[in-house]
Amino acid sequence: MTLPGRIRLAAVAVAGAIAATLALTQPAAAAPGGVPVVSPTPQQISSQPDEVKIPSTVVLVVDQTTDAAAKDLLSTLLKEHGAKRIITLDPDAAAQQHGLLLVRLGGPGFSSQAPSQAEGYALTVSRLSGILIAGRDGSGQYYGVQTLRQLLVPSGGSWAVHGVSVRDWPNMALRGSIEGFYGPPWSTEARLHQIAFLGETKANTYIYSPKDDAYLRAQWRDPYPQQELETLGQVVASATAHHVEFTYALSPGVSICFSSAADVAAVKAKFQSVYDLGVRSFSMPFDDISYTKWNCDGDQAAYGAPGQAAAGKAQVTLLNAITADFVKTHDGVRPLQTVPTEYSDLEDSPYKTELRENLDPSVVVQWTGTAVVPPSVTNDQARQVSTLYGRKVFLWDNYPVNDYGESAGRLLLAPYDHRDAGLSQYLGGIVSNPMNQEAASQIAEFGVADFSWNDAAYSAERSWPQALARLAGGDPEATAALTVFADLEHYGPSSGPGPWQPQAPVLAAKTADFWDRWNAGDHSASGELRAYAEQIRDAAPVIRDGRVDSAFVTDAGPWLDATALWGQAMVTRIDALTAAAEGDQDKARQLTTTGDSLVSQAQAVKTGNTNAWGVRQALVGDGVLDTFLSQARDATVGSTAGAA
Ligand code: 14T
Repeated sequence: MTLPGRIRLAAVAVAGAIAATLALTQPAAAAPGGVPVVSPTPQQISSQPDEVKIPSTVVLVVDQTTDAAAKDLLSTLLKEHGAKRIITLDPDAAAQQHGLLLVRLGGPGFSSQAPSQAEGYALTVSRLSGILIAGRDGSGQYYGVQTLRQLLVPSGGSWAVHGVSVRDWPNMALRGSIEGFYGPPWSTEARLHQIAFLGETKANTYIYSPKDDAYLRAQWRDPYPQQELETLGQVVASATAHHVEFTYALSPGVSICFSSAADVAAVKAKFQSVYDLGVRSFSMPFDDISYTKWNCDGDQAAYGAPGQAAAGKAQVTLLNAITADFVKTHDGVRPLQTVPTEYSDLEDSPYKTELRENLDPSVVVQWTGTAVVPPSVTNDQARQVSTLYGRKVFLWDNYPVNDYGESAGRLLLAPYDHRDAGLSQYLGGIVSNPMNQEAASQIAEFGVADFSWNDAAYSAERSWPQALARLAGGDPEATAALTVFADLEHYGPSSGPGPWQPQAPVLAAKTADFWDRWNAGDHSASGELRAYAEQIRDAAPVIRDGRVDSAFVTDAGPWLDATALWGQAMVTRIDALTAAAEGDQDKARQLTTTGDSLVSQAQAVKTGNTNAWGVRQALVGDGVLDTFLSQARDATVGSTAGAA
């Protein structure tokens, strides 16, 4: 039996609080006998008494409603977990089978429990009826298998699936990421890595919109060269196989003549060229352009003097025409998306009035939250913006993107946070705008996938350790090392006066506590802090020893190099302070010199040329770690001077 909504949420909150206390010592894992962690947090999940062992022969029951990608994933999982022979049968033939494990996968006809919501699924695992996945649609089936993947547990030398009953569906229709940053676009390899990640986290959207792909912006009219088209096709095919909608975003606003039939035809031709590759979702963003001047005289004649309302009219005319003459005339194409030129505020304007009153209601409108990189997104703001644009909006969330000045030199590894539960009432979806470093972005993106699936149950404290454990392949020691490292890359700059995520909160609390005790004469405090400094020093070698996702290790390279040096500097400073306190002034002086050299080496570690701001110092715990090192140095030198 499942718990009624309110009680279930309370139970989730308690579980979250417990998980948060354990987070630093244990990766995300089930309590003994409990249901393994499933992320995104399912709407309804309850433990059933018996686990189901995966035997060497499995009967896979499918029919014409079974989704091909879901079936492939399921077969692979079963084979990876002990099934040597898979017999595929239709339901009638399977009814004649006795004694073999039945694994049933199909559409809503497979179970009366299948939820009515799009992308929903029901999953039951019991000894009596075997394994049953019924999806509302193909994505639902695929997500049912993704949940099953997380329920596999080692059992007596082989594998079993934990007994469960799950009914699950997403709260938001669009979930995923938008490659929408300035600076070097991701490589094809990075895009494929991202798409696999999105499918795994039940995210269904990847928007292709890198600012520095000339064919999307400056040269939007030009057809792709054959080679580029083939590469894009590879990414599109991979997206389809992972139930991810590859959304192609063309930004003609920099030079388009709205009133030119040839330009409208050029937009359609460009869309057609990727439709032919299998793309079924399109966007036409008008962000980061000047909308108060025309690109041709014809627009002045058609829409009047340039200005906000005229720009709104011109954009609406084009978006509506593409909806009518492309989206609606092509099989299987999803509603057109756009980013309005006014994408980050809550003021009504002549421009927004045009969109609210005249934009085809099917067109999906994006919004970044207030101030481009918002410190938070509240229900109140989202309600306002949905009123302004006359529809649910699609959040373009500028986290963990690191292409702007204040983010230069940083990896942004803090959890996705400060988004109100309840946003699914006003938001049709969320896409994260990630970093130029694809794999490192997955820590924040994991939270976005979790939140957009089930905002009511989301807890940053619970989701973040799961994201880290996932990158560490579930290994506790590697997860602990990643946790120490991510604390040092926790700073989240916002467009407001201060950061929206504090730097190194764990280290900051430890150093503050240390000084309180040390200054009160408790010199034993140094032992604890030194142990944490060793964890900082040793995090990089642990992260690099093969257990953590190799793409993450590559992305984080310079920051890992710097972290090892900063950690060694911290150990050295603490030893110097201790030596001085014990009256060994020679040792204190010597260690101070060594510490100075380590700090210089750490400060000299540079990022690659990975964003528009070029090569920078790879920042690690800045404002916290470096501050502690100077304070420790001052305290050491002060006491050696006094003793001299
Ligand atoms: F379209 C948007 F929703 C958006 O966020 N556009 C850009 C985006 O590509 C970029 O990655 C992001 C973070 O830097 O911010 C937007 O770009 C800006 C925003 C500004 F306020 C560039 C300069 C600005 F002054």
